[in-house]
Amino acid sequence: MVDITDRVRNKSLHDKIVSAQEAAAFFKPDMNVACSGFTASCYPKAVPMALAERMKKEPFTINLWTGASTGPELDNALAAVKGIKGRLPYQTDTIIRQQINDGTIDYLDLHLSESAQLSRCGYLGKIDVALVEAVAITEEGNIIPSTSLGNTASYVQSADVVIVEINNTQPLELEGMHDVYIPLDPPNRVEIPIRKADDRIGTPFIPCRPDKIKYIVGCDIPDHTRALSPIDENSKKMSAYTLEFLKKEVELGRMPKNLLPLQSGVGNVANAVIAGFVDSDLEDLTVYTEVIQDGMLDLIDSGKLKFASGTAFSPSPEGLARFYKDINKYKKYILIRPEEISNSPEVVHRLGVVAMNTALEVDIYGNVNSTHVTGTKMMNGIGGSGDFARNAYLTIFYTPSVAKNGDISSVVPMCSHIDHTEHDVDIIITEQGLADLRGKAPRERALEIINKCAHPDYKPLLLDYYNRALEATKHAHTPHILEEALSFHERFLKTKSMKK
Ligand code: 0RQ
Repeated sequence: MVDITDRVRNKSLHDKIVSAQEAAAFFKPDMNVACSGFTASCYPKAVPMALAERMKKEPFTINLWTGASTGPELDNALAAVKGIKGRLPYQTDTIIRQQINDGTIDYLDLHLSESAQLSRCGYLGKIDVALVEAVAITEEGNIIPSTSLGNTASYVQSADVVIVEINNTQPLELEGMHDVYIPLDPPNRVEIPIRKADDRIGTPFIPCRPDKIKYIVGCDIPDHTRALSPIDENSKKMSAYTLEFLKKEVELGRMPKNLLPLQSGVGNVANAVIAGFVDSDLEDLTVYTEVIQDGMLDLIDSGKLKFASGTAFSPSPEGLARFYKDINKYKKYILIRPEEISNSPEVVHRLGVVAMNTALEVDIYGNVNSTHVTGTKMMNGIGGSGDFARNAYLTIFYTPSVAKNGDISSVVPMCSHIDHTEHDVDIIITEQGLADLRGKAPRERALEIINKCAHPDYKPLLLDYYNRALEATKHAHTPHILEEALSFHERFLKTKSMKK
């Protein structure tokens, strides 16, 4: 067994240290299991893998709640043995995605800022067990988390039974990087007192009574973080448009010279945009975001970033090694908060965040689909994109203008599913250009989006649709030909095959 006794500072808890198999024996069918973890950071590993082994011999399912997506030792291991019935609030795993779309898993795709409150208020049922990764347990029984906070603090507060996995690959220096604050629920809620990205308002640990801790398990499996793909040409173009646009906003006096706190989503484009900031002449930047990735370390190293607040540290394997090597330096610049706080509509609005997220498709009026491929198949989930998009000072969405090697236009007449409405979207950026939708009525937005963002192969089709819709509706507020709007892809593919 992995030796973790030094990390369990409350000696009376030492007799609760058991093997992963012993802890896995505690789980029963249909339990609501609320885990730590946000991206492949700070998720339990040893117990879920032991549970998956048990489920292979003795099939049953549980409902899995987390902060967001997690790593393969949790999501993938349990889904591979068909051990998950319900899943919330976000995921990115291939097997889980497949099982959501074939009816095996019931998925609750929730705004991340709301998921802790929903669990505390009992709408989702009672938490049977909170299973959380930690770097240590204090003398008082409090839990020191590792590389993310997600919903862990609320899950521990609501659960009667807590199982802690102490991961000895996670450095003890992580202690002090967290700021745990759980808002009171209505009618007793008060304002969240954050006025700057670096304001500390809570405790550096997750409060927990020692008697709630049922088992403690040692783990020596590191966070299974994902490699970043190299930055492609399209993403570089989108990054350049962003910087040019933000510089103009500064010149126009709409933002201070060091901009406003930045939020960036996950993935290729987000990574490229942040990399663009590293090469820019911008200084004293701040970040109020969900996920802190490699690009933020680059910004710290280049002296451009004053502070980054997020709920998870989610680097590539190289980024993680770099972070661990210089942890005492990076610690001064990074704070990890519960996702209810990192994504809080109240705080995002107060700070005036610049929100930069990715879309699957956008429509000519500025509605955005971030989740459903062709309107029915779930990709990942809304994640934090809605928390930021609705409440930010400036909301930017990115998408390459085409998908599937050009067979699908990402600019369409009407989104096949809508996550972010035209009322929340300020700017759309593709590799073709930037559409500024602010202050524009729907008919003006349509021309701005088609002309600036659509791929040249699809622009004539979109203009043709728009002009016929104008005529058919006699210049209605939002012109559409409903029977045609959603069959755009089908019609184009037919046109394409007819041309062959
Ligand atoms: O399919 O995987 O089969 O190749 O969709 O597309 O271009 O790789 O995009 O990885 O950046 O993800 C919106 C999903 C983009 C992500 C989304 C197909 C495409 C590919 C993925 P393949 P890319 P990315 C904070 C913010 C919601 C949550 C969020 C996301 C696959 O950014 O989950 O923003 N966002 N959180 O081929 C059909 C189209 C398509 C399409 C792309 N128009 N039609 N298929 N694809 N466009 C972070 C958190 O909340 C944790």
